[in-house]
Amino acid sequence: MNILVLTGAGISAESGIPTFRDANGLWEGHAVEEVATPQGFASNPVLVHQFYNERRRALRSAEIQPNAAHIALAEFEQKHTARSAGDFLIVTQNIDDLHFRAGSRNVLPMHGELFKVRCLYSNKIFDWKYDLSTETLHPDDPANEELRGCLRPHVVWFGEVPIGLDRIENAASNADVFIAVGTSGLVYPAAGIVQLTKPTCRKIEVNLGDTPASDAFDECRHGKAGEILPQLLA
Ligand code: BJW
Repeated sequence: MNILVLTGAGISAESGIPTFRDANGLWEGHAVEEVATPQGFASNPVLVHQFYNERRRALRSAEIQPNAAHIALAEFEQKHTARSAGDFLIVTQNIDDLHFRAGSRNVLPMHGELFKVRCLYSNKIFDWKYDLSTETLHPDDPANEELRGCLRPHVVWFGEVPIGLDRIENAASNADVFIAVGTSGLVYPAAGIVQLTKPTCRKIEVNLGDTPASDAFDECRHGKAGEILPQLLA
């Protein structure tokens, strides 16, 4: 049985990472086009770096740890793989590393990763845990002043193409079970993945309540991911 899981900000809410569109969401105080578009970065890189530096610092802090939902997925993957029971893939829209830290192996971060940065010129990707600024030197060529400030967060902003779309489409069309966890169903193409599954695929949505995508699912389980997933995957 092939299983595809799509996760969104809601799965990390119980770990203390704010969601985007709920009350007190991450955009609070920032218009989305200021901090999550290439145009916003071009016009005010200092603000965008500050926005991601704050989130990077929070993710490094000891308070933020994988919760019961991340752990349930990692444990389920281990059992599924040990039984050679089919494919298991987590496609996450989250840029945190909590699925990896929980022990999940097959994870595709379609909107990038907070602990990675990318060179604007070469597109080379670097692991990066600390603050980034318009003064940061290129790790490969720190003496080259022309490359000062050439790094950007390795994340997918509005108008940019998400990562791994071919693999996602393939996994969706082969899935026997599709579970969407903690995502508002507002941002595409992630919100359209459910439509790529075959008619026989069992489609389950896990969320605090209904979303605009709920009608496309066979079952909607309402409640916290950290409570529902351990039961669902037991
Ligand atoms: C819980 C819970 C608990 C809380 N337990 N649940 C018009 C129509 C259609 C599309 C477009 C359009 N105009 C523009 C577009 C395209 C655009 C788009 O979708 N815009 C919409 C806003 C309309 N999309 C893009 O631009 C994408 N690229 C693109 O389309 O490229 C073109 C292309 C595609 C395909 C092929 C070829 C070309 C890129 C989108 C990039 C999104 N980037 C961000 C920022 C990433 C970096 C960062 O983190 O800073 O990704 S935006 C933000 O939204 C972030 C998230 O991953 C994403 C989704 O949010 P998510 O995860 O759903 O969070 P929330 O807060 O919205 O919802 C949380 C949910 O959890 C809620 O439902 C709660 O109820 C629930 N919850 N606690 C369970 N404990």
